[in-house]
Amino acid sequence: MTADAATARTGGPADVAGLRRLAVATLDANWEHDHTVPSRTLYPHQWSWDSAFIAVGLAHVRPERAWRELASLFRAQWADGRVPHIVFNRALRVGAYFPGPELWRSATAEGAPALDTSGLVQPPVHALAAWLAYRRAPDPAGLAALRRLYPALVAQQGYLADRRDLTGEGLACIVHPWESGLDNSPAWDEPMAAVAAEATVMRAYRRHDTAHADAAHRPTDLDYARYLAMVASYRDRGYSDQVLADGHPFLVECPLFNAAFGAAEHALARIATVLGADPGPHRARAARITEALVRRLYDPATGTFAPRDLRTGRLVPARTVLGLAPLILPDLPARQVDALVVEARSARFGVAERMERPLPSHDRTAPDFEPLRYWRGPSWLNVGWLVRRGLLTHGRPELAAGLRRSMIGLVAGAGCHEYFHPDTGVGLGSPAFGWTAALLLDLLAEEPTPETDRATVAR
Ligand code: 2M8
Repeated sequence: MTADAATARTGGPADVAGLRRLAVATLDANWEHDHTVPSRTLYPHQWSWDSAFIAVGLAHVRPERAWRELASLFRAQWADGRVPHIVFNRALRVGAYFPGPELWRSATAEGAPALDTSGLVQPPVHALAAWLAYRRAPDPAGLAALRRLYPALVAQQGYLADRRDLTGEGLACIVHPWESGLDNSPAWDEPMAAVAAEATVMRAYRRHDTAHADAAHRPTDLDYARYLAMVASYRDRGYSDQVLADGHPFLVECPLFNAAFGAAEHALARIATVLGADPGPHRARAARITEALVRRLYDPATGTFAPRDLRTGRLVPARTVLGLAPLILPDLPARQVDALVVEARSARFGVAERMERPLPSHDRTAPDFEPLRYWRGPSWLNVGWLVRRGLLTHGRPELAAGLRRSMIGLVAGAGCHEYFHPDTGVGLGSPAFGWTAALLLDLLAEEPTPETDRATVAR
């Protein structure tokens, strides 16, 4: 039985064992020779941060696949260390995803691998994923895989530190909203407004996403026109970061991206220790990233973190879930931890021991909160998973447990959807989505006490 069929038949898997089966069936159905596709319909290629989250889940049930997932992604790493956000499967027909390889033209760029890839990156959550996968199955095969991956993970960090720190202040900047992973978040409205583009250019293209999902749930044509203009700007400079400062239209320091950048150094320090390498440089870099994040992206006036638009020098005013991500940093100072816990518990995000509604991707009290549109309101498991890790890291187990129950409840109610309505929990987007399945497995594996399991099933 396929994962979709399991959900359709029952209207939602009824118990923990059923949830595990659904998650494994979803991951198996999305497995494609050496990686897992996020979705067979919407995203049929390999995506970078999806693969990291998926590896975390696979480590519970198919550890060998978890390492293959990461290894296949890093085979597409560029000579400069960047890990591309999409690795295209050449076996798929032209038009299976838009924008496809013909738009990215990675083969024309210096240092690109002999594969078709995008030229952008995504939040570097891979070292954390590798560490968690190893911790889950610390056997000789895992150790060997970790040893092979370590230099590539170090090079990924090196790329961000050397090529993307445009201000020299210690943070990496993103050059496209797709690099944040939260594509159409209200956080990008202000910086995106400066990107010259007309929605009408989309008449020349066929969007693939709106053939598989409701257009009202997706980014708009104007968003897409701007996305394409930014890709063209970067691609036409050969994806070179040296010239970014002269004229690339979108340059932003993102709190989630940089929290992942710092968390990666913490994970690399642990990996280095296991491999007999020196963890010292990783710890030092982690400390520098956390210090820079607090200095540049923490806004004492709001008590949360915000992206900094390098074109204007200003912090973006939108209060999105991106601001909570620095909680994953173990060395975040107590002042910022306390402020983020207040922000998480506020009516904006509603994190609680007993959550009334799921964690939204945007401030639910904001006038531009849109409960159906992608990253402008809906609830996503990967972001909730990161926030939950942060709450555990900083000694807030009750809030972490509330968030965990809420996330498991979403899948119990609707299946492994890509995202969920932040009020009703109705499943939205792709119905058989990779990271939802994978992170569900991880959540189910932690705190498997009868009490939490009962609460899960009760929803
Ligand atoms: C979404 O992004 C892609 C572009 O990269 C798209 O909308 O076509 C985002 O949700 C992103 O975070 C995710 O990695 C990707 C694949 O799941 O889909």
